[in-house]
Amino acid sequence: MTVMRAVAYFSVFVSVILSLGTAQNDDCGPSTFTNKEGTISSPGYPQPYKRDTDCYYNITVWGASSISVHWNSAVDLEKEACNATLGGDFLYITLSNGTQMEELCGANRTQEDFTVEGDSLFFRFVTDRSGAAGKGFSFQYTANYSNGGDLNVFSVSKMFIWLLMVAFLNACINNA
Ligand SMILES: [Ca+2]
Repeated sequence: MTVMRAVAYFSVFVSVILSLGTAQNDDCGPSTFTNKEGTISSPGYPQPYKRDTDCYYNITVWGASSISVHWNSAVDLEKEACNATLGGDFLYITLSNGTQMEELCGANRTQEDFTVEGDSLFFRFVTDRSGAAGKGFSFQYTANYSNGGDLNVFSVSKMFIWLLMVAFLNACINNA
């Protein structure tokens, strides 16, 4: 390994570590969820959320084979606009492989509960500066285990890679 390459790797490593300590807006609440189950809601739920918000929520449960999401109520976002270019408020759901699964927008949307493969799931809630705010969203997630929840070498190494990816995603969002 050349010195230059070592320096490059080291700078990437340092930026990842630094990004781990980057907090999102206090109103958003915690951004990282590693427990087997938990509840994630929009800021102030069920009161109307604020304008001009950008919150992200990373669920990463070590060793989980899949993650289930149960909506506590209909997703209630601004109904005036649902166009990422023109404006509106959105809840994005992204799978662990980076594929965007849902782009939710609109008032009083009844969503079906769902289960996705893998141990991670990412949510991002973005609101613009205009329009009436709905009450937002609230859901409960549960991690499922195919092997009884035992951590093995594979899941531990995968866990490390996920941590790096989560940090990278945080860094991307914070620098966007
Ligand atoms: Ca809005």
